[in-house]
Amino acid sequence: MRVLVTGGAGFIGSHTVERLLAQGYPVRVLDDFSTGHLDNLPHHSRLSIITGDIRSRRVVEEAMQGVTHVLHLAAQVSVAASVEAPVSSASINVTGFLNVLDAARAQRVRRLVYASSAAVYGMPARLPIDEDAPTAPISPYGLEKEINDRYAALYRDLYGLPTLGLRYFNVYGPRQDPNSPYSGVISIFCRRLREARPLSVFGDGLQTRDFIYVGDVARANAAALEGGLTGVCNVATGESISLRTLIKALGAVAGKQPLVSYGEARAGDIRESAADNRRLVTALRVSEFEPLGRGLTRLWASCA
Ligand code: UD2
Repeated sequence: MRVLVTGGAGFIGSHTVERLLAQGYPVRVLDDFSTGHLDNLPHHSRLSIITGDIRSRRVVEEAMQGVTHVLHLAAQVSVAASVEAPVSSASINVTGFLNVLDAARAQRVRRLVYASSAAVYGMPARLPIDEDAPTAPISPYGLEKEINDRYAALYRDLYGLPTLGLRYFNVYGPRQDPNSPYSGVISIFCRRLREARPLSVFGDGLQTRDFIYVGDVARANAAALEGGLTGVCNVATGESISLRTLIKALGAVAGKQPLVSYGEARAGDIRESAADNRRLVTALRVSEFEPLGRGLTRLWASCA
């Protein structure tokens, strides 16, 4: 396998690149460094890096030369930004995606794996959510990812390009940006606890999420590239916890009692999220997820 990872300098991308290199594969990264960082990537003889934007067909084609497998992670990742600026978000997440998908078809890439999202499900009608649950996104971001899933299915049917969309749930771990109010809640809480500031909980803290450690997501990405599964697949641990439980676990790891302030629930928030991850476990053979305490310990150590 010779792998192109778009968005390889980002949070999930850089952990995946490390994993692929450790498994012996040559890796090329395409990143525009709008949110990714060169520091996230190791110096390695089998790693090459191209700076460029997925909205340019020429850039994508050049990056794909000689590649057998593509892991497409480059995206506009903020739900809030997609609500603020839906056209610009779609230019990256729909048009950019289509550029990558179509270049993969034209260059006869063997397999394309890409980042879909739990956001495609919207407000779930029943829990846990499996991949056959109806999609009903409630943000432009969720709609963009749903469109990705549909295009990918069409390219499989029309052109025989094997594609797999990974529907990530709530990913956390080192290198996640804590700086926006819409960053992942764990990265925000970690930073605040380091700075001895109160953790601000939106709502009563009883909302639940399936938090998956980024190292497990990197394993899922590698398995997805290596395997033959096509379609879509949830990436989650199969266990959800409330924010209150999360805060207790974080306090235990940090060895201090977090100060917590409760405010209004966030508009558009889903109350409960729980994933059915059987496809990940059985078809991609990814299991034995990092326990929350261990994942938080690694994050805490990295968040100085
Ligand atoms: C996640 C994804 C998003 C999309 C969505 C689909 C992340 C960062 N976002 O959004 O991309 O896929 O799932 O459903 O993974 N909260 C607080 N205080 C804070 C920040 C957040 O209480 O300072 C709450 C927030 O209101 C929510 C929960 O924590 O109830 C999780 O928030 P999040 O932004 O980490 O993730 P989520 O599930 O809204």
